[in-house]
Amino acid sequence: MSLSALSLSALGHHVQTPGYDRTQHTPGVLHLGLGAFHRAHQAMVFDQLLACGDTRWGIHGVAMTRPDLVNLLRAQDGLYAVRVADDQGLRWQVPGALWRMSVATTERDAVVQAIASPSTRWVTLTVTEKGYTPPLGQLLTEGLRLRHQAGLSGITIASCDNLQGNGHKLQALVHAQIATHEHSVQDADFLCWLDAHCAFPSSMVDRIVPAATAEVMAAAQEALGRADHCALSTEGFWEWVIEDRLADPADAALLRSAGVRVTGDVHSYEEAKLRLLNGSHTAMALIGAVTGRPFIASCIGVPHIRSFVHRLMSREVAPHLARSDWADYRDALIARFGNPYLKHSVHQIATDSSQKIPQRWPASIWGQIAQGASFEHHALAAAVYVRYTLGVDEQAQAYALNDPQAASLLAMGAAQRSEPEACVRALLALENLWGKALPKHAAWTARVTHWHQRVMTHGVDQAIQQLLEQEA
Ligand code: CS2
Repeated sequence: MSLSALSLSALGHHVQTPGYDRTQHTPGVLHLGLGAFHRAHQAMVFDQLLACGDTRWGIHGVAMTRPDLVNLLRAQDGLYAVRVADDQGLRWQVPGALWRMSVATTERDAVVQAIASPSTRWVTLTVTEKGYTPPLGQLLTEGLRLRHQAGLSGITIASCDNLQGNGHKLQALVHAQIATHEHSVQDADFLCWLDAHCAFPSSMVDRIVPAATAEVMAAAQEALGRADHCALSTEGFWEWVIEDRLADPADAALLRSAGVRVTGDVHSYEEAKLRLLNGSHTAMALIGAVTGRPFIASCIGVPHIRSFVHRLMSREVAPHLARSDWADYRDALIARFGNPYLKHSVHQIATDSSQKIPQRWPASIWGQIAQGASFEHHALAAAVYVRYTLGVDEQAQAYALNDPQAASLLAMGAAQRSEPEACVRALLALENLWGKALPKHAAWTARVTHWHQRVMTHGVDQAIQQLLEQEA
């Protein structure tokens, strides 16, 4: 028998389970993007609030495209185990906040209706960087319009994706959607209601949650004494910083009581997280993919890669951050990257790199350029990205490029053995990756070309070692 509501009470005491009723109330949160991250991060925060007796935090979780996951979760009554591992040890928890599940592509109407449900107070989103498209704006707008027509209260719509100013981006998407309509009196009313009563706070969320693996399922089977097809593994650390701009201002104190930081200044947290954590994640993911190291922990465990990441953060990222406690943050990150339980696949992180790099690297490169300082670490990382588009690692193992731009990236990268400089130029010319001005920056192009040549002739590891010696 698999994990389910019925089998919950039979789990051993070493597994933390929800002690509250999961059936009496309708969900107060609609979450779009029911991936591993949400289930091991926000769902666990809401689980805490539910455990305190506040019944408004049950989740209606929406997978944007994946019926397989929703089917598995439905068969388990929305329950799944999370293994939390850090240097304090291992613990298992079954959060109980996921009450309902839908698939956006096939059950769109249910999602629209849920946005307009009187019990809904929050919509949260983790739809990935590439999810911020007009259809998302349309989905939200339809639901919000129904709410307005029904005379319901406004809600908080919180983007939790790795995008700087994610709340503003989401609000702009909804506004753009409304602007495509013919302008009527109803539209003007709706817009007034939206701006006055709905809130789009920006937020920074952080917890390393690798995609589920067979190894974690097997560990769950052992810990629970039954199968769990939705089990996840994560670290002890988590952080959620959200802008103090909530539709119901009383939510701020509640979220704080669960450990969330509600603040006027999300920007400095977002910036530090995107550039230090995600920026070095992307660099390591590409290094790992090209050198054939499968996990982030296997990369950070190599002394020269660790030094490279340490210097990338200290010398090229940190000088441009508003957050002053960056040295502690960096050290904590390096320890988190090394967590042996996480098995965070480099190919998972390298997925959608064309959508991620713009958030993670260019601001630091520009910071260095503005100060006349070296951007060699970023240039080497960019060179490894070019090498990555060959689709085959240094051990001649082929890998897939999972990226919305995969076809054109592979086409551009294919000739890099015969025409390396032209390839580097073509990949660096992509304004949607690097912005408008960087492609025209001669010294940037020259340094990436230099490191690409080193990578092609000596391999990534030697190139990194050369860089470390050169910049000692
Ligand atoms: C990672 C993030 O896959 C990726 O792009 O960099 O998912 C990262 O693990 C999280 O943002 C950590 O909070």
